Order: sequence, then structure tokens, then C-alpha cells
Amino acid sequence: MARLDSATLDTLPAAVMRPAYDRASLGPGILHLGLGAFHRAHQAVYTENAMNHSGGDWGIIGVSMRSDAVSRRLAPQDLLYSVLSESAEERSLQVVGALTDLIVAPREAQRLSATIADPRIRIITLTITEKGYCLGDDGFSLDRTHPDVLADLEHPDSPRSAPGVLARGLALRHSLGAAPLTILSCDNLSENSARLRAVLCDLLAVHAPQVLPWLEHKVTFPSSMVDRIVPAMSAVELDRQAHLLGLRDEAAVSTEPFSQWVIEDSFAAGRPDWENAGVRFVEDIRPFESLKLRLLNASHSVIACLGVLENRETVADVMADPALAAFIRRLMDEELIPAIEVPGGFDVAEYREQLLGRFANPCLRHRCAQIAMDASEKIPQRWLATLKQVELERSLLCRALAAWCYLVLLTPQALEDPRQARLLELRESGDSLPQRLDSLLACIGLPGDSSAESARLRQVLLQWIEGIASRGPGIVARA
Ligand code: CS2
Repeated sequence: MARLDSATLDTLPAAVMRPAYDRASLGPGILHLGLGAFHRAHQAVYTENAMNHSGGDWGIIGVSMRSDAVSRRLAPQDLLYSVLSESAEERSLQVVGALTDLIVAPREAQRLSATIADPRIRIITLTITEKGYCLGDDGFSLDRTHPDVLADLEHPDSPRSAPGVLARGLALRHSLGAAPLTILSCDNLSENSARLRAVLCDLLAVHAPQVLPWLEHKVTFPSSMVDRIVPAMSAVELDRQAHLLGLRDEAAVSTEPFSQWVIEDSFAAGRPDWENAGVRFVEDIRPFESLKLRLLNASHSVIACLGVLENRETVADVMADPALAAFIRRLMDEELIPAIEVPGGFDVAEYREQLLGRFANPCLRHRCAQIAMDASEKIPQRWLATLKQVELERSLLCRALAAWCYLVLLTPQALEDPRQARLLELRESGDSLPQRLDSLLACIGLPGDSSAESARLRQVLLQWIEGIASRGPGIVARA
């Protein structure tokens, strides 16, 4: 089968949307760090649709932060790829042409800095996942114990962390004319760009303090809330998408029809016509973020834990089990929703129904193990604020936390995590279960203190962990 590229674009079935602007003359406007499936199915699609509607030089230079795997797939396709949006009710296919160049960070450090400094780049977006921000315990400063940060503090000219890469490029941009810039985080963190700004200031204060006044006045950091479920692709899905396209597409992504992007409207040097592509601009992002993180992502992480615990492969498999689906609905109704400040006029019941439907989408093969990944970074953002407001003894969220602790401490499951070495150490340690639980809770920002609350949480968690160990995983959602 022929491969998707500029020459074969015309052979696609008529129903497949494709670039409506002149790709050959498209100039770059956005640099994106983190070229994973989520970016390709979300921000790149919004930019593509904005250019389809209104034109503009907003080509995206995509940066792979670690490996060249994605660029090896895209390069032979003239950087074209397809996005399949699908549910039981609808399906659409679109070829995206917004990528204009690729950079592989570890081997093209100079070119990456030069591109950050290029005044044609007016926006830098990021999807580097929670752990990429190298945040310290307070969530708004640099983790100075992080190995990549330590390396960057010592060798700022060969940065390893994303903040280090940005700091180096920003120092160069400042020295070459200090063109205004917008830096826009698209990761699942509350006040995501504000956090990024804080770590950048910490790094720049060490090596390039002269940059800080420019950063203060000419660089904006609008925070944003992103939402679209984009599972990792498997070989089977690539084959299926090739069949639908009539062409091989090794960089294909598949996702759901739903998509949302809410951004604080503070751009230093213009932006694509994203309104016309469905982006909502707001003054204050916080209500949207907490709704999404503490309802969608919180229940997603619970589903992932239940799925791993009960051996269900995908989110849809979990939702197809009536007892597990009922548990998720109760969790939303009794604990997650009451703990959120819902924006005025927002129909939260409708949102909940929509979410339950999205999770049940049988077309998405979203593996529980994928969502369970990096839990020590995700749990603090998704669960902890709610956990402070529930009645622990009756709480379903507390059971889910116990399930995660059980998986980490008492099973041979290796859950991928930036703190994996520490988690494995806790599993292997000869300390008592209460001691190991204490250390594990400290890893997710719940260090023990002398309060009655802290003691109660530990007691309830221990009861559930011991219950799962003696009576089996079923007790979490079926008791
Ligand atoms: C998921 C998210 O993997 C995860 O942690 O919860 O990627 C989720 O699919 C998106 O945030 C949906 O917008």
C-alpha cells in the first residue's frame, strides 16, 4: 500500500478533510515541545482548522524531547498525518498539514535554541506531561534535587530538562532582539503556564538574570485547559486507519469526536484564529481546570486503578462492567462533583453524562495501564483536593487511593512512574506496611503529621489495603 505524503494526498477518499491553505508557502509561527499523539490530535488540529478558515503563517515546528521515533514516522510522509475521530455514532477523518519542520531535542540542541530565538516563532506550546516541569514540592518552583535540573544548573548550554531547553533559547532570543513571545502550556496541571513561568524564572535567575525584566514585560504565559481523549496507537489501529485512508500512515492518531481547549486570552505577539476553530478564550482559567482535572482526570485515574486491579484492559472495558461503571457514577455524584466549584450557569449533570459516555466509547482502545502511568505526578493534581473534603471512612476515592497503594506496595505490577525507583524500593523494603505506606504517601505530597486527619487517613487506607490483600480486588468497587 502507498504511503501518505504530499504526492498521494490527492488519492485520499473524498470524505477525508485535508489542508485548504497553501502548504508550500506556509511559514512557521509556533514551536511545540512534545510531539506525542495528544498534540497531534489536539492543538495541531485547532491550528490546522484555524488556518483552513483564516490562513496565517502559523506552521508548527514540532520538537521531540527524547527520542526520534515520531519524527522517523513523519519525515517520509512530508510531515503529514491523519486524525481519526470516532465514536459508535460518528466518524471523521482529517489529514493535518500544520507541521512544517521537526527537531529532535537531544541531537539538535543548537538548532532548537536558534528556533526559540527566531522572531517568526510567536508562540511556544508544550505537552511534556506533568513530570516534564520538574516542579518542587510546592508545585510553583524548580525541583533543585531533580537530576536533569542539577545537570542543567551545571551545564546550561547542553540542557536536558524542558525548562532548561527553554531557558537557554529564551536567553538567546533576548540577546538577539528580545522579540515578544507567548508561552502556552497544554499539560494537565492547574495554572499550568504560571507554574512553567515560575520554574523558568528560577533557572534564569541563576544563569541569565538579565532576561528576567523582558520575561516579565514581553513574554506572556496564558494557562490553558485541554481536553481530548487520545489513546496510544497500536499496530492493529495503524492497519485499520490505513484501510480507511487507502494509504499507510505511520504517524496516524485516533481519538474521540469531543475536543475542548480553553485558554486565558493573553498573547504577546498574535495568535492563529483559534476562535473559529472552537477555542474558548477566558479571563480566568481556574474554574475550567478544576472541573476537568478533578472530574474527568480524577475519575480517569480511578478507572485506570480499578482496571489494573481487576485485569480490565481498557477504559471502555471497565465502563462495560455494570458494577464498575456504577462505582464511577457514584464517585462523581457523591464526592467529585460536590467538591468542585462549578462555574455559574454550567450544567454539571449534563457534563457528567457526557463524560460517562466518552469513557464508554467502544472505538477508543485507551489502555488502563497508559493512564495509570506516572500516577505519583497525577494523583496530587487529581485527587488530593477532593480527598480533603470527603468523609474518609465512606469515601470511594479513598478506596481508589488504597487500591493504588496496594498495587505499588504489594503486587509485582511495575507501574511506569518517574518515581519508579523509589516505589520499587518501598515494595522491596523490609519495613512494616504502615511504615511503607507512610513513605508512599509522602511521595504524593501527603507527608505524615501529628494531626488526627493524617492518622485517620492512614488507618482507613490500611484497612482497605489489608482487605484487598485478604479478600481480593473485588472489594474496592463491589463491596
Ligand atoms: C488521561 C488524560 O492519561 C491520562 O492521564 O487522564 O490523558 C486524559 O485522557 C486527557 O486529559 C483527556 O483530556
